[in-house]
Amino acid sequence: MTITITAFERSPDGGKGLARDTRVRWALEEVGQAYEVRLVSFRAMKEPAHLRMHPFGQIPTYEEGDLVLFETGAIVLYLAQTRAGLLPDDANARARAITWMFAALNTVEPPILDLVIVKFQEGDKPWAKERLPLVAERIRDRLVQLSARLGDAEWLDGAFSAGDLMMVSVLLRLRPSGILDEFPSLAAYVARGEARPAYQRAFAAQWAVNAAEPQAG
Ligand code: GTB
Repeated sequence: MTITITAFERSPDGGKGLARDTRVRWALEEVGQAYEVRLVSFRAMKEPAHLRMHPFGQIPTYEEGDLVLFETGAIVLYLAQTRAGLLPDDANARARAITWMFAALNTVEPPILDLVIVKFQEGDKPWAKERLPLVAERIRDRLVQLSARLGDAEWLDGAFSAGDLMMVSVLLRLRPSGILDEFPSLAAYVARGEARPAYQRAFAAQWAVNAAEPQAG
């Protein structure tokens, strides 16, 4: 059955792979699942046809026959549970890998999103300069804890899993701030994720859509 996901017609990041379709593409590549992409404009995302699939008018969505999903956590978990390659067979190890997915989305990603919001959406507010370092400190607190847990390990809990896919995806959003590089072991962890052939294919696919046009001359 054909799988179709939605993605930005042109991501505002110009091809850095930071929009959330990249993590879904990555999961699809890890499990060896072919997929198609329907590109949507910001306007189309808010129109009834898209809102029927995604109540919040966002990308990505996932369609497979009658099944329509939104939320990258749900999409990646669905792929991991229905295809081999992203979750261990052992029940306890599987539950722990899923725990890392939730940790990425519910514990690590929120302060990172706060930073993006205060920088790019609230930067002109009189309190933005005071809020920024507070948000950055909350991120650092989480990264201290995360790097302590990762230690010298390659991945968070044994073999690479959907938990690592989600954590690496979340941490990537932090790279432009420079904060990730303050934590060399986490920067190396993210680099290991990016080096995976499946990530490379996912990145290249979104790059082909989003990379800024080369300047003439
Ligand atoms: N919780 C949802 C999920 O995980 O699926 C969040 C989905 C979401 O935020 N989608 C964004 C969206 O559709 C795109 S990824 N935004 C349009 C809207 O809300 O109107 C977020 C994103 C946007 C831009 C960059 N960037 O330019 O670097 C990075 C990430």
